Amino acid sequence: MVRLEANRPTVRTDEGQELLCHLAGKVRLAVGRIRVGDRVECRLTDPGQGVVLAVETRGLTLERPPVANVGGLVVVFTLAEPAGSFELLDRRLILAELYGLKALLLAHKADRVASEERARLDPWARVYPLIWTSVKSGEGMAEVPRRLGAGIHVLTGESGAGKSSLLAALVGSAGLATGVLTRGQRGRQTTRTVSLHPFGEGYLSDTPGFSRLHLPPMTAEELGWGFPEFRDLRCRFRDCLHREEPGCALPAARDAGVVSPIRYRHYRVFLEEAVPGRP
Ligand SMILES: Nc1nc2c(ncn2[C@@H]2O[C@H](COP(=O)(O)OP(=O)(O)OP(=O)(O)O)[C@@H](O)[C@H]2O)c(=O)[nH]1
Ligand SMILES: [Mg+2]
Ligand SMILES: [Zn+2]
Repeated sequence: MVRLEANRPTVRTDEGQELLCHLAGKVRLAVGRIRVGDRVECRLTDPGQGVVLAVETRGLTLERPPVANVGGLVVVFTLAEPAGSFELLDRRLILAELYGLKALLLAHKADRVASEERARLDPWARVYPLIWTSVKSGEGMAEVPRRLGAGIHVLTGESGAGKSSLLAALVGSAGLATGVLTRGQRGRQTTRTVSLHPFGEGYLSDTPGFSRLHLPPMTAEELGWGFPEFRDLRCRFRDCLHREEPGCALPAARDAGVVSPIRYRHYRVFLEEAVPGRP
């Protein structure tokens, strides 16, 4: 199911045909709400129309944005003015780790970022695959499909980071359904709905950007898992909170450049926020 508009799912068949569908009553009872990304069984009723008879068991499913069977995240971030928030970037990446989703980082609007500025993203480039991209200069655009295989990949990032522009450039405007974009209050095209677009061997999903992200309550261990570069720390105590307590391996890892100061600072912020009962 590639689109949901006014409660009517649009299903794309294996042959690439799009069908505007209704949900059979028994499906509504069985699955509640159908989601973009759901694999469904569908019967043709009229030309271009159909009825959804069954929804396959879901794989990894996101609530926000609501997408089923997600295979990976494409996190769009920009250093061009107005630059994105590094803290928000780390919040997104933590959620990806907790879901067990691979994240590809796109350092976007590269046409407006001088080469000497680019080192500011080194702390992330050491941990995640990162491609500098621009729809204006074309930089990096050919590399994106090579990095994403089959499956559903979800574009995520702050509002204005360039997700929809990237999607249009990557899948070609012809592949973009109309009605996906609506005019924002200041005349900008702000995405309001979730939609899937065939891309390479899989699908790419555009989603609305949101500029606040509160982490759900989690244990300190889960939070630590959200930082892949922490996983190899060998502290004296297995349940070390990495607050530089005696026997904590963090200071040495930071001196060695394995853990960057800025990501570590975020870890400390998130530890206060997301882990209940921590002083
Ligand atoms: N210089 C430059 N500007 C870009 C590039 N890509 C997008 N933009 C501009 O960035 C602005 C926001 O782009 P969108 O694609 O609408 O951003 P979005 O992430 O989809 O935003 P939301 O839908 O609100 O979440 C637009 O004015 C684009 O023209 C780029 O590669 N270079
Ligand atoms: Mg958009
Ligand atoms: Zn430690």
